[in-house]
Amino acid sequence: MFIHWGGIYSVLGGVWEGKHIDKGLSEQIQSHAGIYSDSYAAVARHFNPEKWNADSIAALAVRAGMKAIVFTSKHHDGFCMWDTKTTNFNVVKATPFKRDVVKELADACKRRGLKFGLYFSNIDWHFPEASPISSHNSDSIPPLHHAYNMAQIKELLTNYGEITELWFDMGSNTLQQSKEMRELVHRLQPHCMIGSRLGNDMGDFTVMSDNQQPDYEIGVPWQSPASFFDETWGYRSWQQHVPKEEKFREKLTSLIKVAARGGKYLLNIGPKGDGSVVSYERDILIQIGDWLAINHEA
Ligand code: FUL
Repeated sequence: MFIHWGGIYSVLGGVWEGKHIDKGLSEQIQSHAGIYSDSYAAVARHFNPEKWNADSIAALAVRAGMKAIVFTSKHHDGFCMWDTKTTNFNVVKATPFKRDVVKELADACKRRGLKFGLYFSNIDWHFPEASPISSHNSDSIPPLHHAYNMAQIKELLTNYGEITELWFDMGSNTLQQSKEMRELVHRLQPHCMIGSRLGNDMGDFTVMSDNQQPDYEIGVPWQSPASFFDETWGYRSWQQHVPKEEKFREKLTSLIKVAARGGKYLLNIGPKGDGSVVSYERDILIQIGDWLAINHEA
């Protein structure tokens, strides 16, 4: 299970100043709606997800036949979903919620026997010394920003028990930066698998393009990240839904295709700003779990 959940974009749910922002992915609404940094940051004051329950999310993952959760510790907007000392722009200091979401999920996964990995955006639209927001999300990582990312990864790999994978995303690390990050990760947690979007062939497994599955076997460990909707990974309150049966068949077909070629299928949910799981997504996950219980021998 992939989870895109952030203290700001999930609250906005694809809406800014009363308008549906249909350009781009909703977890990137800050960029697509052209929201000023301070207006965007102010939304965190509304993040108080009374329906958030890490344990029931972990239970849903188990029910769906999943083996691991990969959670967005920090997406491109730079908002940190853990109790970090590197910035106040985080879920504990900047929201009324004041709870460490990474910790809650790490503990819930442990209790339920799930592996726990973290998504981490190389680019950061909040850090002052980072490259400014751009439409292609593949900018370089200036030295101070790299040091900031390294400090954050150090916290994430030190304070939350075993992290089985780090799912880096976007930006263009230099070869030296990718190497340094790789060394840091493996020094702190030798078994942690690094995704290929760290760049420069420094990953331990290959990540396909979003929603892509290869038509052939590839001889290395690989994953296919999948969203329920082409339009977004983060919650979009006005998302249109095709009938559940149709979506179930689409996702199941992709899962089978990926599994048959030795890959891992990382199917995403985008919980709402109040912490609840979108019922459409939950129902389909349960349907997949039921199908697996009958048809799949572990
Ligand atoms: C992409 C990101 O830019 C999207 O927002 C999303 O997180 C997807 C899984 O990866 O590259």
